[in-house]
Amino acid sequence: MRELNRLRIAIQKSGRLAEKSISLFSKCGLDFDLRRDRLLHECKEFPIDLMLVRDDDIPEYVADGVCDLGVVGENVIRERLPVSELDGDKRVAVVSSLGFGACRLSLALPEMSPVVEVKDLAGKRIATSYPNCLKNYLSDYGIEAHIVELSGSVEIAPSLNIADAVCDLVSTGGTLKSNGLKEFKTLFESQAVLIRTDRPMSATMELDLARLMQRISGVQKAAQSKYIMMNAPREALDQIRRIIPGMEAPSVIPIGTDGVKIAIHAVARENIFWETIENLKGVGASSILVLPIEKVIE
Ligand code: PRT
Ligand code: ZN
Repeated sequence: MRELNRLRIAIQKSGRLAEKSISLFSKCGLDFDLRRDRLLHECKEFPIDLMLVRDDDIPEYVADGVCDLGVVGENVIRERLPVSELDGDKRVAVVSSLGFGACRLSLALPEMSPVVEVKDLAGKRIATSYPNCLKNYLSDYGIEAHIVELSGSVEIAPSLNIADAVCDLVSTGGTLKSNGLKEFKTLFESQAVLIRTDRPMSATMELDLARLMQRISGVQKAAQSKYIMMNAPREALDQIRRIIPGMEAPSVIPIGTDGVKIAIHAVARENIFWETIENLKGVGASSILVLPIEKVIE
């Protein structure tokens, strides 16, 4: 039986998204009692339980209402809940992108492949773990190919001579390269997203979801922001505003009595790179400090 008014979130048990999903919740102040022998892991401070499962099952669990929310790659949603099912009662909605697990689903070819355009793939053998996404892509081009469905190690299929091309997830491109393959076309870009069930939730659960979203947004904004402090000649203030990316109204504090020098404290909404610091020094800034921000609540 489901416990009333507790949000249940499905996340990957182990794999590329597992640690980052837990870490996101931990930055939101949610700690879980992660005991191996349990399916559900309770958060004491917030009415949330985590369910640790294989990533492929997450869209279905959320669509079926077994869980209210899930953290999963967009690639898995696209593959597991094709458009036709979204028209039925198997619905999930993306609540927010989470900024980790970035990758892309791409077609790749052996270095010496004669394929030049997508239409040259007609009649070829393409190995993939993403048959639905691949079928949709090929049908957009009005071509048919032999889809060789594999559950893993797709990249070795051409060297085993069971495929002429592959369609697989890529992040650095290292796996393709070390298997003598070159990236050919990107079907779509993907990252981890928070999904929710389309089924109605109680008012209490909706409020808890809104609280959770506010915390996630605070963590995401903090990750992109930096707090910057420096001393500078007052006459350089306008130039400094232009140099610092996404700087909001800075606090300007006079140093000494003659008003020539000021201290500037500001939040920059983007990362501060070494070039920015060098440019600040170039207009006379000194004692420059760049600090990470833990939370941003507006
Ligand atoms: O056991 P379970 O079913 O839960 O996990 P899994 O083995 O199916 O998934 P896992 O942990 O490998 O990946 C989980 C999710 O991470 C994926 O669904 C994507 O959303 C995301 N992700 C991000 C990736 C990659 N980057 C990635 N590079 N998933 C897989 N890869 C693989 C890719 O398939 C290829 O084999 O890594 C290789 C390519 O990497 P590069 O860096 O060499 O290009
Ligand atoms: Zn999986």
